[in-house]
Amino acid sequence: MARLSFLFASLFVLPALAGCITQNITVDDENRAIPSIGGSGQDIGEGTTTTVRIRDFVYNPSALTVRQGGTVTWVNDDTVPHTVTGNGFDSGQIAPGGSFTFRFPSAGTFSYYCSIHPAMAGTVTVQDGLSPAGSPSGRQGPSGSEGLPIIVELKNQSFSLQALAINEGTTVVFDNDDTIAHAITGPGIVDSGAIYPGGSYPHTFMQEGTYVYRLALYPENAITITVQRNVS
Ligand SMILES: [Cu+2]
Repeated sequence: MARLSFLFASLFVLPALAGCITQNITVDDENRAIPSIGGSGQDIGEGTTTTVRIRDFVYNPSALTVRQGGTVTWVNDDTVPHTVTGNGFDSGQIAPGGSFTFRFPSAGTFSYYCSIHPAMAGTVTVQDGLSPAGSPSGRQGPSGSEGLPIIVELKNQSFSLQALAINEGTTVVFDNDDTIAHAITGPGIVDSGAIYPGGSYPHTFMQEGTYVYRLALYPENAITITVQRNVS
């Protein structure tokens, strides 16, 4: 059924891309939700360290929240080397039994992955020192506790954010600022249908978890949305 609706959307999207696409487009099971382990996150004060353990090709927890200035240590409990590779930090290969520590000096949402096994992904959300847990902490780390929708732009055949942490009940609006139509596939959305240039697609996230969404025609371009339980 998901594939049928994807094909249906493709009928609308493909004419806008005539001449640009020569590859076969497949949407596979990677679009399923990735269960979030410890998904509600942990608040860590400045000067403290939290540990992420890597085992069976999974970062555990895969999503966590630290205070600005907090330190995260990744420990490789697996039998093969892994990396922790993000924007501004890269562990290089962490041998089995080894570890990597990084201090996050500024607020934002930092996604990372393993450069050896790119399917492995995680997110560190760093809250500024002034914000209560779950409140907005800058453009890179928006959160929906105020009930405002979060805007994610689609442009240059990609998402304007690669990772986003929000509270349950938050609406994310995907705005197509690109010159071509896009469709988004993934759990809960499954298939947005064609979103034309200038158009938008809203989705409200009610369920705690970690979700990966992809552009149907550019499945290598993804956004990871971590939905945290409201803590008040
Ligand atoms: Cu790896």
